[in-house]
Amino acid sequence: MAVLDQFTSQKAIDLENRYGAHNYHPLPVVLSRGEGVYVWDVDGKKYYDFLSAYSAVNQGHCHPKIIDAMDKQSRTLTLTSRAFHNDMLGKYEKFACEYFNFDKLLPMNTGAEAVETAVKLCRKWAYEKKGIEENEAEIIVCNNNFHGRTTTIISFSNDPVARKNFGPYTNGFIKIAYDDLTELEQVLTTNKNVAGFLVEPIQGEAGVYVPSEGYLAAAAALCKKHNVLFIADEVQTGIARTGKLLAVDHENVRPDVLILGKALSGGAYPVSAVLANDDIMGVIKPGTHGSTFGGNPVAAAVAIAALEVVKEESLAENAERLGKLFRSELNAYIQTSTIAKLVRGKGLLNAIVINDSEEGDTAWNICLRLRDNGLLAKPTHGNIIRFAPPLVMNEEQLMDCVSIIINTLKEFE
Ligand code: IF1
Repeated sequence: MAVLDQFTSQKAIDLENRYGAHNYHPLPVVLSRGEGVYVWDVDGKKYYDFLSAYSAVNQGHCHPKIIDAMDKQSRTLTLTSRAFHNDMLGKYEKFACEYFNFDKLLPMNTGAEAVETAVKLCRKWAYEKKGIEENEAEIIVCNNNFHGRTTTIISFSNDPVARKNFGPYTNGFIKIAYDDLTELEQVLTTNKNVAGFLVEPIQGEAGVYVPSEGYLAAAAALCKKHNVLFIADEVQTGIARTGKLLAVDHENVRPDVLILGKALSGGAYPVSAVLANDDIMGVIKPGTHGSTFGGNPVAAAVAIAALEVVKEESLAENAERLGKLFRSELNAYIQTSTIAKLVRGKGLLNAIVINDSEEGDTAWNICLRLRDNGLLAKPTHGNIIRFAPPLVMNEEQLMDCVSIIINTLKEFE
């Protein structure tokens, strides 16, 4: 390639700064290629990806099977809208319903859209099936939740940065503490208008906060007792990330409404979905909800391939095994560390807490040094670093990453 054609990192960053809205503060690295667990920057430097696009790339970058499916379908038929049928949607819906064991699937594109869909579905069910008086339905959510960026979703966030000056907010949500069954039971017992409980099985954005063992099963049982829908947002935790196909599988919980996104496409294309059984999904009638792109043939082909890869390559089992190894290796180091306080997580969704305040910049500086040492991760909440590599990683690669992480931490002791 001629020198003039080379696109330097600084030039790429300058262009984004000049022409892009400043809604992110990315780590300064400019990526131009990905394969499996690796990404490369514009200068050809190779990195382990320890974010996986926030768990969208569980199947690894540019998985050949997923890319082939996308390529083939994109040369055949890309979009019909739902005004007409296409020959892929039904196949995908059958495949995914059998895969996750639900009666019906409603296809959308982004995670936030799927969460919005679940909220609408829950409210409609409340009025038409449960018998709550119109406009009175309440949905219970948890403090420090992250479910996306729409106006309704930020209405029930308690992150000041995500909310400020975006009001007025949508009503109809009750916030309770996460991992607190007493408060959940109290609201369920005292409020007759509760329609649903929307929860992340592990709180990702909050800092990979894993609830107490038994919490999800007990919460689901309480919801059942009070005829309230248990709605699991598995956009981040689903599709093998935590060592099971779904994070609720660790407690053998079957949500009434399941929300999926991100790795449902292996990161190749925006694909999200809401799954539920007929008694719930039946309230959705023509005209009540939809999307131009939701359920398009490319999305359908990509999602089938992405889900097949998860089973063919035993990604859940791999995440479970490597996750245990990762935590035990880091725990052993942390015993003697002054810079890292603890490691927590499930499967390959993990985080370490850095010995610094939330306002401190140590975690950011560690991530910059990790980058220099060939591994990409990003801080969350100032002093927490999330570690979520693609699930196609092998043990040798993981041990290589463990030593990069430990050697980098040592530079900060
Ligand atoms: C960003 C976090 C991850 C999600 C859950 C719905 C959505 C998300 C549980 C919405 C999205 C993202 C989006 C991303 C950062 C990110 C994130 F740090 F905020 F928490 F993954 F860890 N439910 N999560 O985690 O999905 O509409 O984005 O497709 O940059 O905002 P989306």
